[in-house]
Amino acid sequence: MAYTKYKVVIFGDGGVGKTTLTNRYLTGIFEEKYQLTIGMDFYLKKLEIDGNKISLQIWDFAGEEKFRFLLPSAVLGAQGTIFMYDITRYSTFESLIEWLRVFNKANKENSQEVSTILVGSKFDLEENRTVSTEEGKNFTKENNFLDFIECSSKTGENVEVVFETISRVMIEKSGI
Ligand SMILES: Nc1nc2c(ncn2[C@@H]2O[C@H](COP(=O)(O)OP(=O)(O)OP(=O)(O)O)[C@@H](O)[C@H]2O)c(=O)[nH]1
Ligand SMILES: [Mg+2]
Repeated sequence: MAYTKYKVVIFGDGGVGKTTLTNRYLTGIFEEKYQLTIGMDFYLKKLEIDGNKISLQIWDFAGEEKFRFLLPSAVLGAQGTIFMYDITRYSTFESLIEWLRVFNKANKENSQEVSTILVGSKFDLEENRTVSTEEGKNFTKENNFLDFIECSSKTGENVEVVFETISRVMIEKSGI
């Protein structure tokens, strides 16, 4: 059976941990030092989910504002998005509204339906938490996101769950 291609884009403020999450998922390594993403990076992962073979294209989009003009090209053809914030920095949670706005604007030209989940990062830093789990859950409901996961790229907790969940919801929507 051939692999079905799915494209997922990760959005969220600079430093929330998009690149670290992707690397942890693909290599198992946690990168401690912060190296900001220029524009965007692109990765491929083949996986099998509930008997479906899929080839997952992961687009890791830069958080820094000056790259925002690239967003329409990142969104083009995407079936899934992961919106991410850092549970220890409230401002990254508040920024989700702006991320949603620019995403929705860019997505108007996209003919496909896009499945979105919310991810709260840095779950290992519980003692520094400023965004409650409840707030994450509420945001998910209010914006009709399909799921909400808190994860840690440091401990690895829920890292695979994030990519399995987004894959699953994209598969469900595509109806294969
Ligand atoms: N403790 C902890 N630190 C993390 C976690 N995930 C990421 N970090 C740290 O957060 C910093 C920023 O991570 P990045 O993955 O580079 O952030 P980014 O979202 O890709 O940022 P931009 O590329 O600027 O958009 C790095 O120093 C990471 O080590 C986590 O789960 N726990
Ligand atoms: Mg990055």
